[in-house]
Formats: sequence, structure tokens, C-alpha cells
Amino acid sequence: MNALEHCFVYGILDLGYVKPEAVIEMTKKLVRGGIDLLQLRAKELPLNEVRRIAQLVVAITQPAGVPFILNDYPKLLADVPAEGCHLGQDDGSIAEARQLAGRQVIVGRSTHSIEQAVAAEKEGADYIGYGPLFPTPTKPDATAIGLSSLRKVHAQVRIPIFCIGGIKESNLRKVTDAGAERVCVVSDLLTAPDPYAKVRAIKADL
Ligand code: TZP
Ligand code: MG
Repeated sequence: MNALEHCFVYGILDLGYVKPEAVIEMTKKLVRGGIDLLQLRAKELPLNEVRRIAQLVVAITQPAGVPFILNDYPKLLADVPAEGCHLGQDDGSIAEARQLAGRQVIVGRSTHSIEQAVAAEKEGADYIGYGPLFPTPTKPDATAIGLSSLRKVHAQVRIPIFCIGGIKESNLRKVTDAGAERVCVVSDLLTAPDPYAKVRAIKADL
């Protein structure tokens, strides 16, 4: 069985929004709220600091049975017992990431078009991120792809597709009406006054 089969709401601990010292508390809130899958995205920190924070997160996610994914750094999977890693379009091959991990791991790939989505599945990704659907302050330079290709990408790709980019509780209905089945949410979770309640609300609406 695919470990992601029952994962529908993917949260990202983006350290652009959460200070390192607040990561544990935020992780606990998201996990208690029922997040299905959690990623650590720390673009500005040195590798040692990413490793340290990842160790703290995995100590919470693992007992809770929430798969934990490291953005970038497949090599960290050799010493952090996270369940997988997430690669952008320019982050190297899926096979290379698996080799660096040295054990069975989940490998995801960011995709921004149907062609990239199909290619990621063919390459052996376990899941894809698909977007950004909307413009987003979390990735300000990325071009939004909109909602019009969602049905087509779901028809062409069998691995789990996590739609991402500007998705919020307030526009979730629009996104699912356009064909999204799974979502990845960053700022709407991390800036919520009550992230626990926000996860619950998004899960309930999906
Ligand atoms: N990749 C595509 S869009 C995005 C990433 C990491 C950011 C999504 O963040 P938000 O705050 O949910 O729009
Ligand atoms: Mg990357």
C-alpha cells in the first residue's frame, strides 16, 4: 500500500514563517490537528541547523505516525530518521535521492505543468506537488498556473498529487471544485491564530 494513500492535507514547516525556537510548538499543533504529512522547509539555515531542527520534528511526528519529509537535503536522510525528502525541478534525480538516503524513503517532486507531473511519475516519484495554483508570498517569484489543468493532471497521473500555492481555508472549495483531491498549505496554517483549528477546518472541508 502506498504510505501516502490516506494523506490529504500536507503541511510545510517553512522557517520563513516559523522561528526555529517555535518549531516544536507548531509541529505539535499541526500534528494534534491531524496533519497527514509534514515537511520541513528551511531555505536560509545551514545544514547543521536543518539537521538539528529535523531531529526535533521527527521526535514528534514519528510517534504520531505522521510521515515527515525534508525539503532538499536527501543526504540528511542518512542520519535523520525522516520518512522522505522533497525535490524541486533542479534538485537532482529521484534515483540519486534514494541512493543518498540509503534506505526506503518517500521522494516527492515539485511540478509546475502537466508535462512535469507526468515526467515525475515516470521517473519514480512517490508523489508530486502541483502548482503554484495561485500567486503566493511564500514563493513570490513563481508563476501561478491556475486551476484549469487540475482535472487533466489527475486523469494523467496516478501517484498522489498535492496541489499547492495560495491555498487557504477560504478558497479550498474553489480548488476542490476544480478537481484537487489533496492540498499542501503553508502560510494559511502557519499564520493562523490557531493552527490546530486551521488544520481541522481544512481537513473537514476537503
Ligand atoms: N511550492 C510551490 S508554491 C509553494 C511552494 C513551496 C508555497 C506555498 O505556500 P502557501 O503559503 O501555501 O501559498
Ligand atoms: Mg529544493
